Amino acid sequence: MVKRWKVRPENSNWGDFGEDDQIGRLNLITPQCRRMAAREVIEGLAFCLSVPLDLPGGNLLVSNRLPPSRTIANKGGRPFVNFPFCCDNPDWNDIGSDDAVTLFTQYSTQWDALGHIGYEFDADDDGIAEVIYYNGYRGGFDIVGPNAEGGAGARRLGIENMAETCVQGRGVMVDLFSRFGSNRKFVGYDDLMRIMDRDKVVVEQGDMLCIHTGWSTAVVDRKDSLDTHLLHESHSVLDGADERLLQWIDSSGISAIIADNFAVEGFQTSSSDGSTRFPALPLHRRCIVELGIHLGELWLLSPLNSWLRANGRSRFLLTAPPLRLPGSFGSPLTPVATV
Ligand code: UVW
Repeated sequence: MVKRWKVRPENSNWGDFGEDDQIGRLNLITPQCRRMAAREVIEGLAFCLSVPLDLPGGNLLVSNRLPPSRTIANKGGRPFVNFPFCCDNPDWNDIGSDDAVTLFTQYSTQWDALGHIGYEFDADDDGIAEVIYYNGYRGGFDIVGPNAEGGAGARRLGIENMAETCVQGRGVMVDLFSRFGSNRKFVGYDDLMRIMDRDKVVVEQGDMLCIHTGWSTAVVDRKDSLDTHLLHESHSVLDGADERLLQWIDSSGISAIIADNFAVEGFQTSSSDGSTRFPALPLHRRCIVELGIHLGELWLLSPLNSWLRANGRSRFLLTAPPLRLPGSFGSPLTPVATV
């Protein structure tokens, strides 16, 4: 086995979970973490953390991501709706309906796979940057396009790796909405720490951090009158350009970050160090590529957040497996919180 990289990015953990690891910080969700998470189930109440998967609606949010398109299955030239099983066996009197859907995996409530984001970096130390992903996996070899034999997709780092871990552990809520409301605010380390201190939120190794901004609730409430201001310029986003925030994410031991907004962080429009080329999404880069931390986006967190606040809690059992869809760069899901 030839090592995939000679040099790893400065802040990365490549190799620390094994040369061929494909699940990153999900390795930190141990049986002990799941037992601790199960202790958060006191009332037995469950919360659905997904928005309806046909929201945000249209493609105003991201032009290349379209709403789900459903069709009806067909049998013998007939639509398979209220379909009589007696077509196959005259003695049967059952009726069935089947459908199909074209679903953009990152359109609505979703997980980003570790194969979703990469960047150009000289990992083989030959003076030329190549396209790299978490743990040194390569663009054009592990992450391939439509001309590849077998078709496009993630030969490594696909979402199925995440699904196989079951993604069950302790969720911890941080409520940015209670502090910043619907104003656009880039939230860095200082603000995050202030809010966590105020609300006595403590995160431990293996926890999945949930960031409540209120954005997806506003989208659900205003689904028939969405505008670009609401979609792109309202509510809090994490500030991925804040190096102290990124350092804290690394040292905190959190296994995943989830937000109820579009991309967890806001897009950067200028470089912090004057470079001509810079990451639009530096938190994605640090988390997904360098540390193997999965990001969940467009979740619905407000109802759970309200309950937690009313009950003086921030922790819950989170069960959130994506689809076990081999080779995919992301996945819709219906996460469940139990308190
Ligand atoms: C993009 O691909 C823009 O980011 P996200 O991870 O938010 O889907």
